[in-house]
Amino acid sequence: MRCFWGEQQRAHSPAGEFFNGGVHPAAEHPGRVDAILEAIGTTVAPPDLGLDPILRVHSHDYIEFLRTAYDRWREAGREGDAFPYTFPVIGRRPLNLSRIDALLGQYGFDTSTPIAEGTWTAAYWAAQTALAATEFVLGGERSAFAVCRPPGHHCGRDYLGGYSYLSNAAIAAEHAIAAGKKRVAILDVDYHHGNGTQDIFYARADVAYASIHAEPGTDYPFFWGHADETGSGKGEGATLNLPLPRGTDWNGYEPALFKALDWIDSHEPELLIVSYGADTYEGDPISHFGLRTSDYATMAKRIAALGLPTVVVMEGGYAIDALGANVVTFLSGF
Ligand code: SP5
Ligand code: ZN
Repeated sequence: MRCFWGEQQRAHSPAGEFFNGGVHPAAEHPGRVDAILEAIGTTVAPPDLGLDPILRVHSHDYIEFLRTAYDRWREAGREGDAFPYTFPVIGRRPLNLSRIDALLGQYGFDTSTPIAEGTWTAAYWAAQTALAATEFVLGGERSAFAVCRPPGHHCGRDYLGGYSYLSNAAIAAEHAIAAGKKRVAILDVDYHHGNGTQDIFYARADVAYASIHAEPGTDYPFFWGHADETGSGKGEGATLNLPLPRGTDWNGYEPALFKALDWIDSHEPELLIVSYGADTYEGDPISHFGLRTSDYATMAKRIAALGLPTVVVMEGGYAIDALGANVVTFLSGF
C-alpha cells in the first residue's frame, strides 16, 4: 500500500503529559514513527496544499491560536511546553481574551496535550499527509496509508486534546466531499473514542462516523463515546458508538466490527476513512484490550471486504516494540 509521511511531523516532541497528579513522559513521541517507518519501508512526502483544506474543518481563531500559542507562551516568560490550567466548563463562549493561560483553557480540554515548539509544524504536516493519501485515493487508487503524527481524532473544530491538534481524518473527509464525493464514512478503531471526529460531523448526514472503543465509563475520554450518542438534527443516525469493556479480545471485538461494517455499508459511502489506532493491542501501555498482532490482518480483511476506496489514517498506538509489526500486519490485510 502506498504510504505517505512528512519528516516535518517529527518536530512535535513534548517533554511530558500531566495525568494522575503528575507529569509523565509523553506516550505520543517521535519514536512511534521510527518504529512504523522501519516496518513499512518506502514512503512518499506530501505536497503542501496550504491552509484552505484545514480551514474546512477548523475555525480561523483556533488555527491562529495553534500557530502562535508556543511563541506567546515563551513571550509570557514561561519555560518548557505550554499547558492549560483553567477550563471554561460552564458557558464556554468566544470571549476575546488575550492572556495565553486563558487561551490554553479555552482551546483545550485536557492536560495531556501540551503545545511544544514544533507542535504546529508537525500537526500541519500530519494534515498534509492525510490530504496526500486522500488525493491518491481520489485519483482512482484502491487505498493509501497516511502516517499521521500527531494523531487527530480527539480534537474538534476549535479545540485540542488527547494528543490531537488537527483532525487529520476530518480534514481528509472534507477534502473528499469538496472533490465531489456525496457520502463518506469514517471507521474509528483506535482504543479511545474519537470524540473530536464525532463532534465535527455530529449534525451531518453526509459523513457517517462509526467507532469501536473502550467503554468511556472506564476510559478516556470519559464524556463521549457512549452508545446513546447517535447524532443530531440532519445527522441523527449518522453516528454509531460501540463501546466495549476492558479486556476485550478478538472474540469480543469481531462482532462489533461486523456490526460497524454493516452499518457503514447501509450508509452507502463512496469513500472510507479508517482512523487506525494500534492501542487496542494487548501490550499497549496505556490501554486495556487484548488484540494480538495477527488480529490486525483479520480486521483489515473484514474492512477491505466492504470494497470501498480506503484512506487509512494513523491515530494512537504506544507499544513501541510491537507498533511496526501491528501497522504492517494491518496494512497487509488490504
Ligand atoms: C490518539 C490517542 O490514542 N490518544 C489517547 C489519549 C489518552 N490520554 C490519556 C492520558 C491518561 C493515561 N493514563 C495512563 C495510565 C497508565 N498506567
Ligand atoms: Zn487511542
